[in-house]
Amino acid sequence: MDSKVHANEIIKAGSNYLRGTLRESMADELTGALDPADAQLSKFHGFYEQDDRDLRQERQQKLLEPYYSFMLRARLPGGICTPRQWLTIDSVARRLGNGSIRLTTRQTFQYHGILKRNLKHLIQEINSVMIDSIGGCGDVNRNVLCNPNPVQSKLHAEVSQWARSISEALLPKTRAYHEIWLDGERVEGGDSEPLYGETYLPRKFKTAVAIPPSNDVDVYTNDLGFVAIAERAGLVGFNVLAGGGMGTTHGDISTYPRLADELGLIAPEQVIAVAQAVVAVQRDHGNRCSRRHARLKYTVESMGIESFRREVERRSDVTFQPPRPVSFQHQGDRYGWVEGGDGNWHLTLYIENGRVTDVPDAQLMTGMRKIARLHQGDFRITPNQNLVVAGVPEKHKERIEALARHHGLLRSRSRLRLNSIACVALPTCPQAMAEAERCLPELMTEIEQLAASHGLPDLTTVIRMTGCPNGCARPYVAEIGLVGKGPGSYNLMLGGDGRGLRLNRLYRENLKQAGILQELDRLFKRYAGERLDRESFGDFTLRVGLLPAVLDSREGFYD
Ligand code: SRM
Ligand code: SF4
Repeated sequence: MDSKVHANEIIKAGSNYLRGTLRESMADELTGALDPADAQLSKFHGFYEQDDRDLRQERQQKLLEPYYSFMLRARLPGGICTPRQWLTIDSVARRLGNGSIRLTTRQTFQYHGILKRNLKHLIQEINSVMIDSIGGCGDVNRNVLCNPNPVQSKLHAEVSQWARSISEALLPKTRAYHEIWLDGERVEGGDSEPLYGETYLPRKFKTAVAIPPSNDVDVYTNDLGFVAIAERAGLVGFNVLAGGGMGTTHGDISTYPRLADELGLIAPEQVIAVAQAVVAVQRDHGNRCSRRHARLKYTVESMGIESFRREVERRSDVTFQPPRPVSFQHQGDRYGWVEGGDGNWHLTLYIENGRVTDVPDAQLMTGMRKIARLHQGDFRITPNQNLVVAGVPEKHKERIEALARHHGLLRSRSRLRLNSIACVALPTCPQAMAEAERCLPELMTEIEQLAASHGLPDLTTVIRMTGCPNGCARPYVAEIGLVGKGPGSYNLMLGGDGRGLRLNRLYRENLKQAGILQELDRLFKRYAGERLDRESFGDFTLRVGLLPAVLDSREGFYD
């Protein structure tokens, strides 16, 4: 492994707490891009430089610079926003973005296609309604996931509050964001990062809080996880998990997806101390030479879980108790209306692959705008790219449902489709090797037809597709994972358990769409004929020996 410190570490160290020369880069009108070092720092401010990959070749031939624009990701702990905030998010997308809002797998939203000249204005507009993008990306703690429905019960409300507190406690403290984007006062020499230090973390860091029996946050795939433990009297504590992650690199078996290990049970009031201690251990022990091996999962592997646990205990002054047994029953979202503990109603809408936009047969953006004008509760983005209209009084239910139906937000969909997710991939993602968001809808139609042809119209199998092995749609905990390998081709992964508790494994490599359908045709046929009562597709693939279960992440089965 490379022992020279990674170039990004030098950029961070010399950035004066993330300022770099971002102001100068932004002022340079000769290019739509940023200085390369600033392009790294910009991530901590919540945005990425991108170029339209559909136009790359054409512009290259015309000797033009790539068509640069920016993707901005907001910070939205627990995915919550008010109707007023939504109306601003919507208006900004239409005026300063590419006309769509992209809900993400980490409960927030992204804008794509922002031109350099519009970026500062956009950041100011979202901040005017109290939404920022600090730590949306970069080597810090990211948006903290939590079940999107705090008002479902008292427990949900309490746990959601802890998720917000964790988010606040792990937020970078530099004033650079305020200075550069919000024209805040300059802090001369007074800036510091008590938790992160001047080089921040070696890599991105992700935290999720789960409320069993729902594993909608895929808690085991996060660097740091908290699983709420409740008794009759309410919340008694959290099982703490550490060392989950999805990203891997094709052809490099030293990289792998990993499920988090259990550290133990803690009381609610110990949450912040433990979260900060885990971050501090990663800060001091994480790999700063190879970014491929810098996530917490590799730190846990290299330290060993016992010594990692001891180090977290020492730094937090908390002793872990044995973890409580928990039972997760499903991953993904539950759709339609549910009544909350306070008598209000919550409507979960399926947003295909998270893209809120207006197309001829579905005016999702317009529909959401109309709902936001009427709605008095709030909105919750889910960890699966969907949207909850939360806190609807009985008297508004009918009108909101009518608006949702009229604008294509509430269509009848197969369970298979409702359980599917695709990452963004082309044309904006620089890492994409294959399509995902743009091709899954049509592929799903074919898969639905296949399932129906085998008498399986109600199949609930979790299908997730990504354009590369980074794992942004968490494909390695899907029952069927499709991971981009090259243009039009995918690795087919099988064996997840539909609850996010088991990694899947490579079944077939480099399949084109026809090959995927051919394989699924064969598999659905067998499943229809040989499955046990209530046996899920993922469990079936293991039981009949199509492939062995994954017992150790490091065995190198992803490529
Ligand atoms: Fe991701 C990088 C999109 C969730 C693992 N991810 C990217 C970038 C920024 C590409 C890049 O490096 O320039 C993608 C921007 C595409 C675009 O045009 O918008 C991108 N990731 C996304 C989103 C929008 C996918 C989506 O369709 O919803 C999700 C935004 C989440 C958010 O709001 O913060 C998103 N990314 C995830 C997840 C899922 C999760 O966090 O629950 C993962 C797997 C979990 C994990 O981190 O291990 C994930 N993204 C990655 C990785 C691999 C990290 C690794 O450890 O190897 C990269 C590449 C990297 O960091 O170098 C990446
Ligand atoms: Fe891009 Fe790969 Fe993430 Fe998809 S999985 S958004 S292709 S980085």
